[in-house]
Amino acid sequence: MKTMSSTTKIVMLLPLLLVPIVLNNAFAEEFNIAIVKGAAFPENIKHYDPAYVRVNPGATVVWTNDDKSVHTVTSGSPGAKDSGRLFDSGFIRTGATFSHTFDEEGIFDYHCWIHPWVIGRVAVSSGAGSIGKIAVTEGDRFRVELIALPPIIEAGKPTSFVLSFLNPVTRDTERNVVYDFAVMKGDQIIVDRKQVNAWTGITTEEVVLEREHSGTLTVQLSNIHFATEPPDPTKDKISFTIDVAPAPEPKPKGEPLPVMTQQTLGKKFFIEMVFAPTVIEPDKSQTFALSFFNAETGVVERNLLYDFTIVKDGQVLVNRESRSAPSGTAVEDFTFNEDQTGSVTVKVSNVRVFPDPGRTAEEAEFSVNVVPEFPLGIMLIATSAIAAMVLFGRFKKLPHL
Ligand SMILES: [Cu+2]
Repeated sequence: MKTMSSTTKIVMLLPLLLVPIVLNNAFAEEFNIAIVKGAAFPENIKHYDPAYVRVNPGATVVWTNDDKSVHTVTSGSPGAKDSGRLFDSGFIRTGATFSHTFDEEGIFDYHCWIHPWVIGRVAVSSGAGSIGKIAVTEGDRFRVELIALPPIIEAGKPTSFVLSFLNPVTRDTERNVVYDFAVMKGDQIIVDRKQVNAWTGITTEEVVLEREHSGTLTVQLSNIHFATEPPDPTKDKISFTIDVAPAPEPKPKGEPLPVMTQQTLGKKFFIEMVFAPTVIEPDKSQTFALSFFNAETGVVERNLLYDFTIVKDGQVLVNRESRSAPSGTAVEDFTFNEDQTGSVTVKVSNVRVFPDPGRTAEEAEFSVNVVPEFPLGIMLIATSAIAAMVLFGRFKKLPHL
């Protein structure tokens, strides 16, 4: 039997590989929400049914008006500034529908513009990470759904825990639910909120977890009851385990360049000097970057001339006269030799505006340190000294003979 080449195999497999993608598109999620009969009346038990849905990104939600009255499906909360910005159905007549596709993750509240007590929420989440945990309370009376947004909980960043209290049988949202909310790390209570009222059956708990809270945490809901009932801490409680990613370490900013600032003796200018590399060593080209500012205005001073001198122990290592700084900045390079290590003075003097030929009192001095290169001799001495000390220590411990 002739064996197929690998290319042939891939070509033959290709349609099979494409099937899931096509299926995924063909069966894009669709959720139906009814605007129920009697929704126009605030006392109606339900308005939207379900009032809360969680969908994957890309899902389409379809609202159908089953009521005799005209309604709208308007994004945002009633009266909010951004109300209707994301979507607004306009008037939906009896039997008519409106649909919206939710592409981005997030919590989307909506309402009826005509009847502002008619409110609903769509939670869009991919289901990844810590998102979407569902459990039934110990008393079996509530099905609680917890969604963390963003789905990856990161210390130092605000996290929204969206809680939905549902009837475990009908899956409808339960109204007027009261609960205690706590976030714990082991026995340590990080967040403790008592008697929170979820009158729509959906609430959001905003939490910012600190860096030291990263790891495995417990979100605990306890004392869940209807507002009409007396609280009973023993009755309905539930715990969710969440993982909190550590806050990213602040990015190392790199070695900050040492900036030295001096006002000139004549007080007309400020001179700022930055040097690179930050450790000045002999036999390496050293850059001194100079910036000149007007001492009164703080603005960069242009068209300057200056003299540049480096002095060590009264000895002039370099003297450059009438250097120009047309843009108000200038760079001076110099390489120290091995005999020039230690403290040296960088002097910028006779600063004046071009083409002034006269001498000025505008000068400033910067003291910098030239570090000797790897001092082999010193290292040898130090090493022998340490060795001697170690040996001495040992001898001291020897018993006297
Ligand atoms: Cu309405």
